[in-house]
Amino acid sequence: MTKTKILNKTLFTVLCLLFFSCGYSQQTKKEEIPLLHGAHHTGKRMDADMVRWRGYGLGQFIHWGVYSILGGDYNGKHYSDVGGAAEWIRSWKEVPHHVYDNLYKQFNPTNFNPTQWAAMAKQMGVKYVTFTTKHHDGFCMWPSKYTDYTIANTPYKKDIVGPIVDAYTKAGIDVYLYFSIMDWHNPDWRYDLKTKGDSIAFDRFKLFTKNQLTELLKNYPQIKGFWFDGTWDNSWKKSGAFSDSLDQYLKAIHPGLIIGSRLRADDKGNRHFDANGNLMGDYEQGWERKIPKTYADTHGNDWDCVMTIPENGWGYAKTWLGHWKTTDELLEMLAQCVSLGGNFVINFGPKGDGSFRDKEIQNAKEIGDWMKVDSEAIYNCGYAGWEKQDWGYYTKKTGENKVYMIVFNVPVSASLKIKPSNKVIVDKAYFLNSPGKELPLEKLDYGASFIHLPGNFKANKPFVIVLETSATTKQHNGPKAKT
Ligand code: 1KN
Repeated sequence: MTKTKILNKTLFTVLCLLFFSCGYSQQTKKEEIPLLHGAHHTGKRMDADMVRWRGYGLGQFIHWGVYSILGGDYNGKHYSDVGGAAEWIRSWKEVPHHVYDNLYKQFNPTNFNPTQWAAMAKQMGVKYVTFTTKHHDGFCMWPSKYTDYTIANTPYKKDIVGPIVDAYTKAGIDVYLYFSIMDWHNPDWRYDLKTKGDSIAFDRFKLFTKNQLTELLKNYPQIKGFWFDGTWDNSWKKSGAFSDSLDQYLKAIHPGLIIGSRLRADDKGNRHFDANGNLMGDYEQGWERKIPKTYADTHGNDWDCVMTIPENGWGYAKTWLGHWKTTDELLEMLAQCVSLGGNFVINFGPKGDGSFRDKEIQNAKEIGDWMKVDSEAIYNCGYAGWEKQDWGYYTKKTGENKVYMIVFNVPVSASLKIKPSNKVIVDKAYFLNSPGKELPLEKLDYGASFIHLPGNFKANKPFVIVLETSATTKQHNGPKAKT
């Protein structure tokens, strides 16, 4: 072949490759829908604040407000009997609005002790707390200057949010503020924008919202983020440009601020994920009282799961007749969330007087007792990428060659099967609480192994086995079965 011929041939090959790869990518790549107010970045936030958030593992949610006075009961009837959540009691037909809207005149939580609250949370092992500054009823737990419906006008008079922010921050627990956009008290709130009048009122409402949030950031500069709620109505879904600008404004005046995917809507009214499927927020905020089944369900995003201890209801319910989650159930949910790369947040509903119900105190104590021994498998841990086994959940320490097995179900054989992901080998296994004593590993096919528990082994609590790992270039392909 001559030089030109070779050149021509090369040119032809290059052109063919270009042609086919373009055609291919056109076929497989979806058209991007142009959006002014969609996600402004994809992938995880990797700054120090978000890395810290990712490592929390366990959090506390607190729902406390004037609804806590009624505790889910009115006139001897239980709202929970008709499936109602105690913090929503104002919307129950049994409760006249004028009664609810005057409850604040009785709000006087003489047993409120923020230092004690923070100490309980600290003992429990939580790394962050989310506190209700304003729920849907519109009552403000801080002395907002933009409404009279606040703690300042109760017999208690004093700010609640500030002392909570201070006490928890002092205890080393990061504080996030729950804030409901939907506000049943503000006459400018609208569910939809149908008339010119609606839009005018809602414009006032947007300014009110921005003012209140600015006020919270100014009053409590230690906070790390907001947890928004009540953003599902058409009025808000049609205000995507506003929620986008609000998000950017809050982050500009408070660098590092963390806001989940429940604040914004895109140009077309999509929430959480924009029309192109990209997350609008620093983490996915849709896992409320439910946990993803698989890692694929999390879309590889950051996320947290918020959970009630009773079946439903976030505010204090005097009479709870349904199931109350046991500490072991909550620990299993915690392990499951961390194993899938999320944080787990357990809700508490203090009583109207500021004290916690005994059952919650007990759950908190027992979780803390477990965390004292086993939290190494929770903090700064995430998805390990190993095939799940029936005994429980793997978590992996970020940046280290350590995988934890959080074991909930010991098989009758007392042998726990593990199957590391490809190119990972297990060097040794031991109980978290006795690092010196190695557990025997028996190699099986396909890179799997058995960990044999000691003969007399008995567990009445979930426990943790540490696996020290190293990288290998070998694939774990065992003998291929003939099929
Ligand atoms: C099913 O509809 C709702 C609406 C609001 C379910 C829950 C909620 C609120 N979000 C939780 C975090 C609580 O504040 C609850 O009142």
